[in-house]
Amino acid sequence: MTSMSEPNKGNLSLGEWSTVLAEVDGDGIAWVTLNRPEKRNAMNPKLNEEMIEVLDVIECDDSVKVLVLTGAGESFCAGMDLKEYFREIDAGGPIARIRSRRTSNEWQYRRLMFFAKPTIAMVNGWCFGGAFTPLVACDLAIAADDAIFGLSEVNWGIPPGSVVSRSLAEMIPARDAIYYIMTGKTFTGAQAAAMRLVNEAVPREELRERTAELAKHVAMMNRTVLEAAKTGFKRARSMQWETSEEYLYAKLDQSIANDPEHGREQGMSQFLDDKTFKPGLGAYKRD
Ligand code: ACO
Ligand code: V55
Repeated sequence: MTSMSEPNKGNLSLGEWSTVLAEVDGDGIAWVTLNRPEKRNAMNPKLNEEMIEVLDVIECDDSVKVLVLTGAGESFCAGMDLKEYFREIDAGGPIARIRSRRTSNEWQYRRLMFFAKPTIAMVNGWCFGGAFTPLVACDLAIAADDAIFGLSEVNWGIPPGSVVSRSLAEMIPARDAIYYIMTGKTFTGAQAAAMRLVNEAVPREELRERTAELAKHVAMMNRTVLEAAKTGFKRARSMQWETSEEYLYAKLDQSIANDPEHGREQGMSQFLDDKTFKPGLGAYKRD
């Protein structure tokens, strides 16, 4: 059996980075592994810089249909690197801090939240503090049921910064969010699933297989439609109803106009004319 951090066999490297492994497998799944296992994949400035590049390459690479974000070894991500991101950047003064924060936020939510392809967080272990931002930014999430999560900021003397609390507010009930933000207590993958921070929690030994199964499902779907669907949902959440109606119709019409495979026509024709499929029960057959 391959270990949790090892990508599937036969993968093609998408590039060379020192803090991130990015490989695409035969199903079009890009496995992006935060790769500082000796530091529990804490996010340092180098990793933040490299992740911007990695996301850029993956978004433009036509062979990639879906992105899975995970961590090497026993950790998903131990949050921001307390030494390199906080202590050492502080020593560089206020401009250095602004720039370092910008790089961090650029990939963790700006690019990831509205990534043009489906994204899945595979939480294989420790998930602390700043790691909640990319976790929530991913469209879907699956955790090992024994993974440990925590808003540990208060434990070491700061409130959660950046968009960590904003991310939690987007995903879980306020009662749970404030409890964990204020107490710094940990919770498990199973608890994360119960509060809907992740879609599901599975035994650790099934995590990769279950994630690959979900990734393959979305990888086989119409990518133009999925981009419009996810962006529509995420953007419309904060809109007034009337604006949202206009916007979602615009996304619908944009999707139809942009869809190179004319999915809507195929779907309708297979249901109404050929009677070869039922849209309620699965996807139309693609050529
Ligand atoms: N920043 C910097 N270094 C880290 C971080 C981090 N967030 N997390 C782990 N490391 C380093 C440790 O300092 C240690 O380095 P060393 O070997 O050079 O001494 C190495 O990773 C291994 O860490 P251990 O603590 O020995 O690993 P263990 O498996 O026993 O524990 C755990 C893992 C629970 C994740 C622990 O490392 C930990 O509590 N890390 C900090 C978690 C955290 O609070 N992160 C910050 C959240 S707040 C924010 O992100 C804004
Ligand atoms: C956090 C994360 C940050 C930051 C300050 O609480 C605090 C987490 C992603 O950047 O700049």
